[in-house]
Amino acid sequence: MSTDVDKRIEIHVGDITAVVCDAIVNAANAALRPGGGVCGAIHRAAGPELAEACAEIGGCPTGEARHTAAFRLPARLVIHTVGPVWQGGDSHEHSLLASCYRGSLKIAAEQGARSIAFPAISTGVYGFPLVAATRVAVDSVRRILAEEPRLERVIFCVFGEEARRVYEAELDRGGPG
Ligand code: AR6
Repeated sequence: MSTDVDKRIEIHVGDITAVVCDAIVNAANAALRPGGGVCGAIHRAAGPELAEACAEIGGCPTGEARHTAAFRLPARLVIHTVGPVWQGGDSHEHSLLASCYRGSLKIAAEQGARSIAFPAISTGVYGFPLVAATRVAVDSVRRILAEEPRLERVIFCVFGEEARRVYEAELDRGGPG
């Protein structure tokens, strides 16, 4: 499964706000307010209309996703998903993180997005260990791509060379079959 699917997966190092694709994913907070990290960067680049659109939605539970327009970003859509805060690993963090990836990809497919860029959700302020989070990200994306032909390109947009190496190692490891 993973060989064909992996042809649709890319790693990009840099700022997600500059990635040209149909949808970019925001590692949001449950209030959908502009925060720091990648969320702050996305809100700054999109302009104040993004915070207004998020305020209209009103919030999003952990593990779920919502979407808005992308305003001044090159993307067409922003998909806001709320990753889990790391609490040691026994508080459903892995399944909640997998649910973020699944929910975001479901919205992308429903909205006709053929390409989507993800940051490393939960691995900054929320403290999810990068290697474990990368395994969840790659596994979840591979599973969905195998059953969702409308999604042509998934970009893992990471910050820095260390994260790139972690993603490359996980993709090299191969999938569940
Ligand atoms: N482009 C791509 N990746 C980035 C960028 C960027 N411009 N900036 C940071 N990263 P974080 P979280 C990476 O903290 O852990 C916010 O305040 C960063 O290196 O942005 O899900 C929200 O409002 C890290 O690997 O998200 C929430 O309150 C990854 O993005 C909270 O933080 C995620 O780091 C969410 O925390």
